Amino acid sequence: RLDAVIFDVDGTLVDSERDGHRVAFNAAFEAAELSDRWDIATYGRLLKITGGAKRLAFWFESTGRSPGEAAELAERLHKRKTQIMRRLVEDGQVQARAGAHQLIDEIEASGVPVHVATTGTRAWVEPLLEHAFGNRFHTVITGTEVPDLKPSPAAYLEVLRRTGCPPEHAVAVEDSANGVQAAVAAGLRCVAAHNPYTRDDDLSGATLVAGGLDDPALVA
Ligand code: XBP
Ligand code: MG
Repeated sequence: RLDAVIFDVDGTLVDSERDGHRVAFNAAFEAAELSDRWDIATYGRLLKITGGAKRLAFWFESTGRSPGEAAELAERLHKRKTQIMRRLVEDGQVQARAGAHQLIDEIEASGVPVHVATTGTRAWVEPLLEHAFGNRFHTVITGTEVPDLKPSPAAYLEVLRRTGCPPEHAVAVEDSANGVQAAVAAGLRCVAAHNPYTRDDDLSGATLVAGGLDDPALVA
């Protein structure tokens, strides 16, 4: 029996990292007159650290800033990055991944509600879900509500708590090793589909690894 499908956002519903978040981080560096820049490969490695503010703090420390300076810069830059990301989303720069709309259509047609559990910040997640998906999600939990980011199961557990759905009646949809770990730790079955950035991620905790959201195996 299936009572809920809970979607991850970054890399799952939208291919947002390379041309969305990465671009926003670089624009925030530029606005702050810092010479730091993240190319595609560097950003791919940094994605192992979930949460934009933590990713920034890690970067500033690993490039020789003191812990205090790294923390201050990370907080300030992440605020700016969030504003820029919100603008990119509102300008329509971040679009649904191939097959996302159709998959949601089929789930809803079978009478099962869809929800969101993400590690991203609410200030850009909300406008994204509105612009790219027309607000089709019932319960939306973001990294703003649950400070323990994936691979912690906190976001998934909070969706289950608010919906009253037991974990064995829900399925998560993910794209990354951190995401699959979070879903499995919450007691959920998980279906996963790699994207270019998570090509080498270990998704073996997933019940099914699909070729993409448009893989017919997903709705079977
Ligand atoms: C996504 C993240 C987020 C985004 C950036 O992981 O880790 O931090 O990269 O968004 P997942 P913020 O797909 O597992 O949720 O800057 O808002 O954190
Ligand atoms: Mg993801």
